[in-house]
Amino acid sequence: MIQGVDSNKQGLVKKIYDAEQDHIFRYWDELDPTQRNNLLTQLEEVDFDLLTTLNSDLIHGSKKNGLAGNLEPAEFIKLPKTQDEEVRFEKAKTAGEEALRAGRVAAFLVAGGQGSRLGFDGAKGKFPISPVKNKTLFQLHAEKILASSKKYGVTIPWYIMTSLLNHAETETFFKENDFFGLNSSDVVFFTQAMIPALDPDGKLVMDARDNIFRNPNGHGGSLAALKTSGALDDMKRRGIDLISYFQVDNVLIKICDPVFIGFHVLQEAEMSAKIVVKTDPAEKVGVVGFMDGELGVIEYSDLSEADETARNGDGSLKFQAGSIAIHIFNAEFVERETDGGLNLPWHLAHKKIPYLNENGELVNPESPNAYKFETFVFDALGHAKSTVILEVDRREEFSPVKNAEGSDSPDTARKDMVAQYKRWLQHAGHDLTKGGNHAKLEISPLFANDPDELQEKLSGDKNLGDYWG
Ligand code: UD2
Repeated sequence: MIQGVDSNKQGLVKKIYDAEQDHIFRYWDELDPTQRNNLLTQLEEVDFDLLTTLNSDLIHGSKKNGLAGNLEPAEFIKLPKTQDEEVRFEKAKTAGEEALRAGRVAAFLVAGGQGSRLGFDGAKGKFPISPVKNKTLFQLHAEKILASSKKYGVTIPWYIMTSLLNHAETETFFKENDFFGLNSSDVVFFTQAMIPALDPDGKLVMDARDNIFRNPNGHGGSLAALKTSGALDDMKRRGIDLISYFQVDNVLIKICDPVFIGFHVLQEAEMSAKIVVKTDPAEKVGVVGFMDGELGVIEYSDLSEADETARNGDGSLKFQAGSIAIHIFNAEFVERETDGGLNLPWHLAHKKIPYLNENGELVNPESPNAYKFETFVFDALGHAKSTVILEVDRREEFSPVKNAEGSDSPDTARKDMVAQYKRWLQHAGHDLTKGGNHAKLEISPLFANDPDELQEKLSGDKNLGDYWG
């Protein structure tokens, strides 16, 4: 056993030896008191029993190869085509607007991920993206929330989940920018939990002499974090019972969409999901479907090629309900889901994880060397007593910034934003085919947050010159 440990930490040390993870004390004698404390504090948060189970079930056990069993596509509410369907959507919108006006809705952003594919050094929300003003993702989201708050005459509080990787910089960024016009007391930050990675022998990975490698526990961790951070209690105090969930990377996100909220409320759903119809089998979005009879999202990496490319009689994809990671949760559902902790399954990812070699040198491996564990929020869909799956128009609601180049990149996101603003202007009666190349068009959410608002703002105003950015 290692020496120099306070008596109140002896139990923890014993637990680590019992779990056969004592290699993490290899450099103990070289560490100063602060470093020793760092290491023990991290270890205190580790659930060793959980890691033992994950090692045996996921790394070495039968659940290693992901999904098995019978997969079936899910039904969804399609975009309205007939007049009756239009009426149904209008009714939903009215119900959603009522819920918003009654102050029942909160916005909830998950922003604890690393965003490593984008290659941006910093929290992804700080990425400058808007075509003219170069507003960041965070600013765009903030302005949409502010616009909706004004429109419905209520405060829409905004809960933002970060992780240890980006919490401090996210909070600082909001402070430096005066919360983009929002009231600071209505923007609530909290962190999700972290979970250590394991090597193929089930051992914790050290990436410094006083540090074990940990990653955020996946966006599924957001449900438990809502509870443990006190955010759910804060919602209760504010009279909020509907949580409008979104990801940081979607520039076209309609935050607190009344149509979606309305369908959710009218159908007494507990958790709902928006989808876009997938036409390219290779598109990297999960699909909403049933796995052995349980509703959930089948991750794109888990769908076999045969299922991915299977088609219906009319030529459409069999698995076409592409999940765009936009949900509504009832606060009460989240309360129930998190009763007793995080009740979601764990997923395994084989990744390149930096580690200390036998000589104590840091190595950045070139191929996957260890396993990360994550939970996914959409696995909660199957636990909801009732669910709405709603199709939306991809051009109006989904353009994520994921990669530095190519598809789902800043370039495609900016193009999609400009195309949207052009459609809105056309809807408002302005012909953009004449004069000028409006490649860099931008409409602030604070000026108009949807096509009808824009039409109203511009009514009678045929000279757009004043507005060009
Ligand atoms: C996600 C979905 C995919 C599709 C797509 C739509 C998963 C596994 N896949 O793909 O099916 O819906 O989005 O854009 O979700 N995050 C956290 N904490 C974490 C991990 C992630 O807050 O521990 C946040 C992250 O900051 C981001 C969001 O979750 O806002 C999505 O994470 P991602 O980029 O890992 O998911 P992605 O793009 O693989």
